[in-house]
Amino acid sequence: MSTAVPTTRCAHVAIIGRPNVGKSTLLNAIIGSHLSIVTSKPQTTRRRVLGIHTTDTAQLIFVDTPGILIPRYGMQERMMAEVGDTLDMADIIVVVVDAVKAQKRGTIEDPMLWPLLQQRTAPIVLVLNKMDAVPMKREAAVLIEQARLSGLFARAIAISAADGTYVADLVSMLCEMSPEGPFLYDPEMLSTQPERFFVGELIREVIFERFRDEIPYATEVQIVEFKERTQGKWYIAADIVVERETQKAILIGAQGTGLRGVGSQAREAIEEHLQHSVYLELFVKVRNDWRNDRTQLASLGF
Ligand SMILES: Nc1nc2c(ncn2[C@@H]2O[C@H](COP(=O)(O)OP(=O)(O)OP(=O)(O)O)[C@@H](O)[C@H]2O)c(=O)[nH]1
Ligand SMILES: [Mg+2]
Repeated sequence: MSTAVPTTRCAHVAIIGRPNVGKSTLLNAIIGSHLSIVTSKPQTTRRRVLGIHTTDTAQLIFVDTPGILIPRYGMQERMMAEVGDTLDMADIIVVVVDAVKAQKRGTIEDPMLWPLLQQRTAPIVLVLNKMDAVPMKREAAVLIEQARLSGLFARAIAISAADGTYVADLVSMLCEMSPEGPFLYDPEMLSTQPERFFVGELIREVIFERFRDEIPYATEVQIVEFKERTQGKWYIAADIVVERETQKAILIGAQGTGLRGVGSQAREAIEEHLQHSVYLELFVKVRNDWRNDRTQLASLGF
C-alpha cells in the first residue's frame, strides 16, 4: 500500500516597484510581522528584506527591495544592484504600483519599470496597491484592463496592503503560480536575516520619522555590539553614521535632546521586536561623503 506524498510548491517572489508604493507594507502584511521598515518618505528600504510565508503545501520566499530609481550616488547604485540580483533569482515577480498615482496619471505604464520587466522570463503579477485611498474605485478597473492588454503580466489584482484587503487572495494566487518543489526553509521561519539587521533598520526607521530634508538619506546605522546576556538587559551599541559635522549637530540636537529622543523611541521598538529589555547606546559618527565612497560603502555592507 502506498501513501500519496502531497506535492509541495516553493517560489522566490521578488517584490519590486517605484519608491513609496507600499512594497514593505505588503511584505509585512503577508508575513504578519513588522519585518521591513515603513515610513511616509520614499527610499526607506535600502537592502533586500526576506520574509517567508509557509502554508501546508506551499512556501513563498518574498524579497522586499529598494524602490527603483535612477541612481545619483554610490549607495543608490548599490540599492539598484540589490533589485537586479533579486530579479535574477525570482520565480515570480510582483510589481507594486500606487493606484492613486496611476489613476491620476491615467496609466499604469512606467517608462523606468517596463523596460526592466520586458527582459524577464519569470511570470509577473501586477499589484495595484493603496486601493483604500482611491477615490473612484470603479474606474480603477480600467487600470487592471490596461495591465491585461499590455501582455506583460500573468495576473493583476487590486489590493490595500495597509488594511489587508485582498492580500490573502494575492497570496493564494502566488501559491497557485509557484513551481512544484520542496520547502527551502523550516516552516516556522519568518526570515533568515540576523537580529542585528532588524535592530539597525528599526533605528533607521526612527531617524526617517523624526528628521527631514537630507538627514534620513545621509544617515546609515551600524550595529557595533549586540550582547545577549543570560541575566538583565541585553546590550546593543550602534553607530549612526552621517556625512557632515552639520548633520551630526542636527541629529544630536540642543543638549543632546535629538539623540535621546531617537534612543528612547528606537529602544521601545527594539524591545518590542526582540521581546526582551535592552540597553541601547547610540554614537553619532561623521564619515565624509560615505554615500559616494566605495570603501566606506563596503565597510557599511553595501
Ligand atoms: N493608503 C495607503 N497607504 C499605504 C498603503 N500601503 C502603503 N502605504 C503607505 O505608503 C507609504 C510608503 O510605504 P512603504 O511600504 O514604506 O513603501 P515602499 O514601496 O516600501 O517604499 P520604499 O522602501 O521607499 O521604496 C507609507 O506611508 C505607507 O503607510 C495602502 O495600501 N494604502
Ligand atoms: Mg520599502
